[in-house]
Amino acid sequence: MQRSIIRLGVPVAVAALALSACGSRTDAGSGTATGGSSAKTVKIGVIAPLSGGLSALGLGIQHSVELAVKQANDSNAVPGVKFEVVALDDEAKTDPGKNAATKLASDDAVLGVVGTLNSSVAQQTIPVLAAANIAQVSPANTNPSLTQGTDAAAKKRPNANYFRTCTTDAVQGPFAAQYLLGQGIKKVATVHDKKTYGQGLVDAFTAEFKKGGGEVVAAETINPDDKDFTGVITKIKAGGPLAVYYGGEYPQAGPLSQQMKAQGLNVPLMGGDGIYDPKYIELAGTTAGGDLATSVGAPTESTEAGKKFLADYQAAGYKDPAAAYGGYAYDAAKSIIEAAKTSMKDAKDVKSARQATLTALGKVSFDGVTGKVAFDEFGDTTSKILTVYKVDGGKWMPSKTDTFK
Ligand code: ABU
Repeated sequence: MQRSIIRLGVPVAVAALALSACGSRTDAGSGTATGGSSAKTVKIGVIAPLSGGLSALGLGIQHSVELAVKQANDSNAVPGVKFEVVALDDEAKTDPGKNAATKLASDDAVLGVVGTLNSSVAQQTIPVLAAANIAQVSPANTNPSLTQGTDAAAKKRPNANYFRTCTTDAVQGPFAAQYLLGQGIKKVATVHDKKTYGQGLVDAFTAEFKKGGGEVVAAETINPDDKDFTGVITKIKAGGPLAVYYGGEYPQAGPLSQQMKAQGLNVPLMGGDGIYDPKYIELAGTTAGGDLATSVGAPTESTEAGKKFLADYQAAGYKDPAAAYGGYAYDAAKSIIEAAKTSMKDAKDVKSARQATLTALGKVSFDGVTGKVAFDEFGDTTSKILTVYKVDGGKWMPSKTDTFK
């Protein structure tokens, strides 16, 4: 049994719920239904890494969903409905993710799920939730195959229950390639972690980089648990790259950058949204200056809606920052709440409203924290805005925000 105190910006709520058999954590109390007995309880699941190396991102996702749910309940956004968050830990791993999806799918009160962070975990959760007709809206999965299938030339949506508020690596990889080429960097080495996200990102980057006249002098891989990158660095250094493009997340990217510089490979490491977190800079150390990351959307603090979200988040008192995907998770939760306005209107219960929720999700269109929230025929966001960030003075600083064309 785990007891946790969750601060809501209102008197502290004690949330005590069981650890599941898969080691996942359920945090009710956050946005929990408090209305009269006649209100229907609608649960919104969260599947994200709430422990382990990527928990800085996962906890930001969880709390941002809690904030959206709390605000929906406070404003009675869907009359007769009180929303409740059920957050489960996938540890950024496929099996715990699948177990979390199975647990949520067995609960008749679950209408939709926000998550996952990792594209590889989503490959496991989507079919489980699809079998129960439950919507999954990811704030962070960027691998294109989840919405467009594995044949990029013949795009075909594999999962009608899956949507995402972030853009994809089919956009993010080329955006990075164009940025480097525009900086006169025409010779790079690539490294990825062999996982769905990392490999897909490097593939998309490489195609655009070569198309633009760039040369990839080395294409290396690492294993998901590697910590010593001496061998890989020796190989890529021999090719004389002017930058290293990395596909994967910050727990390995940070040490790779640190070891590159220590071995005399003094060129920027560039990665995607998976490295865009202060933890990257912590791990990469004092030589991280000049390293680069792309991330989805405009910087949250650069828009009025983003500023309000961050102020509300801070006022709610969550101890973990909203992090890279907070705004996207908030908008993902709001998209499910928006859909529920239609699907729960005359529904006799939550389970029977699931199909109508999927239909309504496909039609949502509202101004969110991250811009216009709407989905195309594949379930992808209609927004293609990205930002390049550079490490400067020990912080990620925005360098360029643009819409990918
Ligand atoms: N998009 C970055 C990390 C999550 C993923 O695997 O897609």
